[in-house]
Amino acid sequence: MPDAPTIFERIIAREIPADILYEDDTVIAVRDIAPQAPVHLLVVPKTAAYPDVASLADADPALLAHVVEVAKRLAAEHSDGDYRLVFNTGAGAGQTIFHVHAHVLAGGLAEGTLG
Ligand code: DGP
Repeated sequence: MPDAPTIFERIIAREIPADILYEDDTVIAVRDIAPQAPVHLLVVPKTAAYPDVASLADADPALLAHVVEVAKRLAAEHSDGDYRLVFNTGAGAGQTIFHVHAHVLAGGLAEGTLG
């Protein structure tokens, strides 16, 4: 039996609601439901083929570059253009949805643990 669709596949299919900020043929961007920063967005490739950023980088570096470009643009639109880009990779690193996605964290990050 195929794996159940992830939350992101269900958002892309409009089966569950989301605050969609950007969409094109290959990616969708939504506001994170549990924000960890004043601005916390997710940029998600539409394909469900890649569970994490490493597998995306191996198979389709152009799509990964597009994710990064969209993240940059959204950070400029929704904050001051400074942002943190996070790809949690593996359950031990906090990944809960195994459909690659970039967290775009922006706004008031100077005091953050990695800052
Ligand atoms: P990660 O832990 O790196 O796999 O990130 C998953 C993120 O997805 C987490 O920050 C919370 C967010 N999230 C979980 N469920 C939903 C949802 O139904 N809608 C939206 N917009 N975000 C969600």
